[in-house]
Amino acid sequence: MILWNRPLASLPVRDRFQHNAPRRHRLNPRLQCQAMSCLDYRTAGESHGPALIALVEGMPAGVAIDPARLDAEMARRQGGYGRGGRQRMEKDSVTILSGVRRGRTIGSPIALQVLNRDSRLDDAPELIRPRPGHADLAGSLKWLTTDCRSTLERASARETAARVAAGALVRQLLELFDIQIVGFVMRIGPVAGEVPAGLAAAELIARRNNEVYCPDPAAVDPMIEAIKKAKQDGDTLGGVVETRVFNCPPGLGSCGRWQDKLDGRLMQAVGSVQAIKGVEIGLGFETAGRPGSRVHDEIDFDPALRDTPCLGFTRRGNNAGGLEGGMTNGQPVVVRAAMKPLSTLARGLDSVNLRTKVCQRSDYERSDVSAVPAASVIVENVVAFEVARAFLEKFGGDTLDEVRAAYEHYLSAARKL
Ligand code: EPS
Repeated sequence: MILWNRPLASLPVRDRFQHNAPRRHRLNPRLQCQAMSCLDYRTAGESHGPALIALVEGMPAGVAIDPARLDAEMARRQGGYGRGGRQRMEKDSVTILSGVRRGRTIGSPIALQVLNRDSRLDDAPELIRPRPGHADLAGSLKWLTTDCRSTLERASARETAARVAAGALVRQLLELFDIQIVGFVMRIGPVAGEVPAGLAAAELIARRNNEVYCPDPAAVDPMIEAIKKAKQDGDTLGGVVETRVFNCPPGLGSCGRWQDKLDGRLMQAVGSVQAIKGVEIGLGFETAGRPGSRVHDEIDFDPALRDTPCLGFTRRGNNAGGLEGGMTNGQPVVVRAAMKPLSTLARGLDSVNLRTKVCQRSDYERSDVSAVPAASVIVENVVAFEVARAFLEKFGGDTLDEVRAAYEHYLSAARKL
């Protein structure tokens, strides 16, 4: 068994620090650095608890962190047409509690805190008529209670504030390597926008600067009208969001083990975002109905592009969404997600009173009519985190300088192919 060339994350823990292991099983020093670069995060917090927390581990030391960039993402997540009363109460801002000194990461865990202004967990009323589509019924059955409150407090999409904080933090590392991640809205309810595949990152960012975060100007007003109509009807609307990752180097993720495949990891991360019901990479489900000749992105070589992340290997399309065999191929990574309509409808849905078992309308909690623009920000930052995790698996080190050296070493070796 040769361990030297395997990413550390793919090794059983006992093999990572085996000082007594036979020599050929021992890890080289660079891989030991990677042990400390296992980027990960957890979140904690309830929707109406005192705060939300993200704990980010594995960031190398020396990365400059601009707190204003974190708050800018928090503000974008709170915005978008269709939000409800809660967003007028909250003004989300991230407090960095640890892991950053004099504006730079120091290699220790980074705790991020977002305070809830609407903090009243103990006083919030019980909810006993579960909302179909929300976590209410499943959670009550799981935790053996007729009060859905504890479940819905954690299941609430308010938790995504912590995920956005984590993504907004680690993408500041990716940006040092010119990796840009742009999320936007493709569809809200019946209204679909058209967003050309070839738009550059800056163009997408400029074009999505409207109330529904959609880069198709023709779709903006119809989307707003559709949300207004849903509100009048006491209803809600879902949609489709897309994230494109520009300038990703090849080789992130691995085909070696199914757990390391980056497409699968992106699907898990994005599919775990509240209300997301489908995730596609590139052409996604559309590939199933086409012959191979109309799906696979044929390969050319342009020496003038040798110094770009594609290393000169150009493609005639990007139906693969930048991922082949679970690895980045140097093309933009494209992830699309379908968001279901929110499950809290002002007009309610038929449900059952958990105490009496009598059929009644579901309870109404203050909510949004549509949070698709917010979902585009959440998915963007969740994708950013997974890309950063894969980036540090390949190029990880204790310090930014070591990461940079590994990155440059890889690119110069790849250009010599
Ligand atoms: C949510 C219900 C609403 C949303 C919430 C998600 O919360 P509240 O009942 O307090 O009005 O506003 O989303 C957020 C608070 C947020 O910041 O995104 C739900 O049930 O999932």
